[in-house]
Amino acid sequence: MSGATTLSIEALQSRVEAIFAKGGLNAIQAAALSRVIVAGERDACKSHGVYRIEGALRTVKAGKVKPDAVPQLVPQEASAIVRVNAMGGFANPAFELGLPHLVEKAKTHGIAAMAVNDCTHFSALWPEVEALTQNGLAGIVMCPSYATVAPAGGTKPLLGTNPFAFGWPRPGTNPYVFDFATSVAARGEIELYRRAGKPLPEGWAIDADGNPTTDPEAALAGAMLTFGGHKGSAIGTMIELLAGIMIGDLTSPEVLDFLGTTTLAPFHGELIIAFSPEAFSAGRKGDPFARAEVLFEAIVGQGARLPSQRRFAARGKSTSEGITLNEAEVAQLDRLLELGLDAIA
Ligand code: NDP
Ligand code: PYC
Repeated sequence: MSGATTLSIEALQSRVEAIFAKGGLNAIQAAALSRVIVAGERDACKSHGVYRIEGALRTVKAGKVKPDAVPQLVPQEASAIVRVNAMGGFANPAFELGLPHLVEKAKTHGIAAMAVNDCTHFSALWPEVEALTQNGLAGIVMCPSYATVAPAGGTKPLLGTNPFAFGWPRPGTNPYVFDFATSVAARGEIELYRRAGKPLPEGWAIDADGNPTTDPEAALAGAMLTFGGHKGSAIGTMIELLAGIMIGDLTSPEVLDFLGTTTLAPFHGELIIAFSPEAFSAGRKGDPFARAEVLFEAIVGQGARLPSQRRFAARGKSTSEGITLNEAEVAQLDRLLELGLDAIA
């Protein structure tokens, strides 16, 4: 790759953190955001890697996220629910604040949930389910987004791309993790196709008149489609209900009304549910982790791959060889570091 630069994970972390500090974020926000963005690059998840920095800073500049927010734990000791108010900041530091409390409650009760409210959320969810698995817990994470996806059979954007992630701990090896948008693809993927000047695969989107399109511009102005037709549409709707309405936060159409644009990172809530496999299997035959391994071996034994296998392989490579950014990405990082919010149109 001509003009490419390779950085260690730590060097990229410092550079991204410095950019966010220059953009006015406090240390808690800057550190948590950098961790999740660098994790995206490290694991070859470009749709939620360094290209998201600009959108986060644009949201700061537009006054739609508080760069100096300090998340607060909302006391509710007697319940298996942990609630964290992000206080108008980004979701990631709020998740980090609530995680130990969620883990403790899940280990005590067998199941616990965390609601994060009043947050701006633009990141991938796998870092959060992985954090649960590192504590020996299985977990589900979900959140709305903004109205950009037509429900199956409809033609107008209503649901969000509503990501849904699951993790299962595997002692001694990487966890089983999947994490995907409930639209055919993440909106970030469409943006990357637009930037590369490439047509979208068929079946991803419709234009503003409801006709199928492979033009990324027309797709961004129209609506994305749900994965698996009515099935993705129903799961996306469930996410609006559980991670929007049930936790007393915004649904995807409400987010779009609030922001008035999809060029800023969305403001809403997030739901995280943690399960203790030991607690659920207690008194039943067999060790749940050993039984899970039999299942995974049977999947891989057919020649299929486990979700996140590609990502963990990319992580191994980045850890030993560093992360390579292309010339345009490096120039953009340099510009953001020099100019901070002044670099944002
Ligand atoms: P992908 O379609 O790229 O991947 C979905 C999952 O499927 C990954 O876990 C992936 O593992 C796995 N997978 C892919 N191919 C295979 C295969 N052949 N066999 C087995 N598993 C496979 O995800 P999306 O584009 O839908 O989403 C990308 C990211 O965008 C997610 O991290 C999501 O959280 C994020 N997102 C965030 C939103 C937000 O509002 N915050 C909104 C929408 C999306 P692997 O990575 O190893 O390929
Ligand atoms: O890629 O669909 C997406 C997305 C929306 C908000 C954050 N990521």
